[in-house]
Amino acid sequence: MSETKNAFVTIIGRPNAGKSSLLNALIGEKIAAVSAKPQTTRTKITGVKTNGGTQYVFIDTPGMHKARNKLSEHMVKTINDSVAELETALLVIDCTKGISEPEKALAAEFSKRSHVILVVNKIDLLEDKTELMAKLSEYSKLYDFEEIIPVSVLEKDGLDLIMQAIDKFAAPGPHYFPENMLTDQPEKVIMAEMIREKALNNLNEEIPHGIAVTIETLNERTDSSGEDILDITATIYCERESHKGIVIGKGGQMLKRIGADARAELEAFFAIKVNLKCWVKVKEGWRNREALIKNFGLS
Ligand SMILES: Nc1nc2c(ncn2[C@@H]2O[C@H](COP(=O)(O)OP(=O)(O)OP(=O)(O)O)[C@@H](O)[C@H]2O)c(=O)[nH]1
Ligand SMILES: [Mg+2]
Repeated sequence: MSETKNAFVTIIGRPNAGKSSLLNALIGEKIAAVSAKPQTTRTKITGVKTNGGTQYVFIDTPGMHKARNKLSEHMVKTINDSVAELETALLVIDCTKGISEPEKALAAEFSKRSHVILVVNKIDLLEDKTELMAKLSEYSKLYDFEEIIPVSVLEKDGLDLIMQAIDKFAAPGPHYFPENMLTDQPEKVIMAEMIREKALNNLNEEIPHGIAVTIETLNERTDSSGEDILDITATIYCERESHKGIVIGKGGQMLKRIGADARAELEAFFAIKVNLKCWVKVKEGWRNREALIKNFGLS
């Protein structure tokens, strides 16, 4: 029997660099919320992919930022703990933004034994591709990266090179997770995150950051025509009464749109017809209240 291997890979970088997009692309399923708004990811998310004898365990983390409230203190702690433990890392940067202080500070924290692969993302946005070579040589001065790989996660360009680079650091050992496992996130968390992502995508400005979603009830039934239906009730929490009005929208339009977008994704992912009801509630300033942060599973 051939021996099995494991690769534990932590994905780190600044907000909006494309870390969660990369996680989804590498495991081939969308399990992590993605949005154009920075600080989309709030907790560590594990994605698993088993390919032949090798099991890849990817750990997506929140984007590095300065903590501005108790929630972001937890997020920053998650990043720091992940960096302290990591063996192999994908440091993801947005090539249109380059490398600056946050990445430099992070590079200083890497331990001698860690293998860091620099993923230079969003190369589809570069109009002048000749710029890329100069940028790559500049990045190579920052840290002794194992490899520097330019990619476009959006266009699935260069992902095979990332897998090849990771393969070099896979270590022999029994697999930690069942072969068909995709993520350590409970079903309800995946559902809540899908709804939160749709809220992030549809809402503007500051409101999305103050949103949390919980799944209240979950019930599978068969309707009179014999079709299976999943009834889901969710609560979208926001921080202020005025935000509640915006989340609901004129005549309930915004909430309807968020619900419709979420339902489509839930149905595709769970392969079942979904009946989704969303309520909106206010939890005044919850991002600074430990008990609520804990209640939302964010600490
Ligand atoms: N043009 C382009 N956009 C990309 C690419 N990869 C990701 N994006 C976009 O970049 C935005 C941020 O992506 P995310 O995957 O949420 O970024 P993240 O690093 O996880 O962000 P945080 O969770 O906030 O730290 C989204 O709008 C993505 O669609 C890419 O290769 N090219
Ligand atoms: Mg993310």
